[in-house]
Amino acid sequence: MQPPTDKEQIDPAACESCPMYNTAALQKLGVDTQNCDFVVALAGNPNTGKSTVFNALTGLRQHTGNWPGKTVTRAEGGFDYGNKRYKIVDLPGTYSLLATSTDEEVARDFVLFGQPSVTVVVVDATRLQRNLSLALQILEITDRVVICLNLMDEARRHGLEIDHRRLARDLGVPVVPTAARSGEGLKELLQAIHDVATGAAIGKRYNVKSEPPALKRATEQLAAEVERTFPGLPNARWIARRLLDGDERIAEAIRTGELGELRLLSDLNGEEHAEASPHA
Ligand SMILES: Nc1nc2c(ncn2[C@@H]2O[C@H](COP(=O)(O)OP(=O)(O)OP(=O)(O)O)[C@@H](O)[C@H]2O)c(=O)[nH]1
Ligand SMILES: [Mg+2]
Repeated sequence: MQPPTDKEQIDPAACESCPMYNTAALQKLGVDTQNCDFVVALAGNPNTGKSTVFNALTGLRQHTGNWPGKTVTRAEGGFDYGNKRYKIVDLPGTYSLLATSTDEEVARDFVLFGQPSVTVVVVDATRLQRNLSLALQILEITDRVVICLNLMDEARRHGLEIDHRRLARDLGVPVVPTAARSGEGLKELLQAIHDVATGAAIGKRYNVKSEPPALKRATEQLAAEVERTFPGLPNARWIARRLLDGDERIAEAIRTGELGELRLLSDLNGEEHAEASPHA
């Protein structure tokens, strides 16, 4: 861990008590949470422009390394916005969060256990349907999401029109159209990240609506059991479905009690949310 420079020095106690991300879990995931107010994750399918967004937001304030115990490379950087210090982590590109590959496991663990203040899902505007699958999976885990609707220049070139306001209404989280390579929309993206991080905009958790009745029943029964064991867990249904799917990592998080830590943080976030005005 690099000692902070004089310029970066801020009161570490302020960060330790900061409830907007899970410090212990993030440190296990290799993120130094000193000197930052908020932690942002950048998720998305491969080749959607995540690293382009990352580079545009962080400039030279970034470094690369490996994820702890993995050969997957990671990039972490920082930026300031609205008098707040942000740390941003570029996650590997994935099509799902089912943890069937190391990349998916890294991305899933970060979003679920790291509980970043904001997860930005970078989606390819020219392949919206395919990209929304991951966005919906992330929305089942957390409502602290901003959708970065990237490659809008390409979409325009193909004559595609996307009603991003309607998409934001349907998904319940901010959607910001961008063309990251030319910097278009990045100012608005920063503002949306800031709004979600500070609680000025509040998303809503997405729940799958069209599932077969037998699966729905089993999910509900198991979710009730999960909630009884870990009251107040924000994503019990998602956890239940992962258990039904035989997901070992989630089963282990139940055995070790790691899931209980998520509940603590979601309670704190709930208090933050209660004081803020709802997102339109
Ligand atoms: N036309 C256009 N190209 C873009 C835009 N954003 C990114 N690109 C290009 O798309 C390609 C992929 O961008 P990356 O930023 O590497 O994408 P990524 O999501 O980090 O890719 P992986 O890490 O491999 O998953 C690069 O050639 C970028 O220059 C955009 O808004 N418009
Ligand atoms: Mg990349």
